[in-house]
Amino acid sequence: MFASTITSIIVFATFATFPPIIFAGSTPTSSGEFKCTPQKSHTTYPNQCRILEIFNYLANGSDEAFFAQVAPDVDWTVMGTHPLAGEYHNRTIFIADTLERLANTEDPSNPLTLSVTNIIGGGNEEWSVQELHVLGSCKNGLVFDNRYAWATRWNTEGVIVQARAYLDSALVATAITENESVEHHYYDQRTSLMDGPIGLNCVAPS
Ligand SMILES: *[C@@H]1O[C@H](CO)[C@@H](O)[C@H](O)[C@H]1NC(C)=O
Ligand SMILES: *[C@@H]1O[C@H](CO)[C@@H](O)[C@H](O)[C@H]1NC(C)=O
Ligand SMILES: CC(=O)N[C@H]1CO[C@H](CO)[C@@H](O)[C@@H]1O
Repeated sequence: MFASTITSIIVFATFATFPPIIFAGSTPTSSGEFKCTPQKSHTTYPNQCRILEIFNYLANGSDEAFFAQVAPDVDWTVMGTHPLAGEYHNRTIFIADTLERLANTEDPSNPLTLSVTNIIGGGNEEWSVQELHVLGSCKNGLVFDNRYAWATRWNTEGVIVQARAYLDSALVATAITENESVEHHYYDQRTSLMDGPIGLNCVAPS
């Protein structure tokens, strides 16, 4: 009884402290930050100001608010040739296998930040493209300065139902290969899995 209470506290503390959030808050005024032009008329899909608001949740540590706008059975493909690449069909698994795996390689004293540099489309277009800048350091000091382009398909409720994420594969592969703890757990439930340099060393979360 006593021991199990201690265990619960330790488990809770572990999850509550790392990774606390996927991206640490970035300075909203940093140069290159996207500014949307407000649109007054109603659009079928989220307009650029709404898309910016949704992505700013991810940028400022409000992960739950961001992922509330992603369908639980989202079809999310991470493009490229690196250990995180593949097609995911489940929001929980996508988060654990890509964003949290990467966050696990970061140096907590210089965590990864995300900022939105451009948004293309949206409004009456079903698809939009978000150009993102992710910056921070990995545990071994590797500067993680990556540019992402996420092509997203929205439904009429303003929820992302499909995405194709393009990024610098070589940098992601280096970050994972050089910094991932062998004890870091994630799922392995992708289709069209692309083997990375460290192969399929997946362990189901306990
Ligand atoms: C994060 O961004 C959202 C959307 O722009 C905003 O509503 C929210 O207040 C921000 N939260 C923090 C903690 O900055
Ligand atoms: C996603 O995977 C998690 C973990 O296996 C599971 O609990 C959840 O029900 C799945 N969600 C969907 C929409 O399939
Ligand atoms: C080169 C380097 O510092 N690698 C580290 C990356 O992170 C793992 C997990 O914390 C360490 O074991 C490595 O030493």
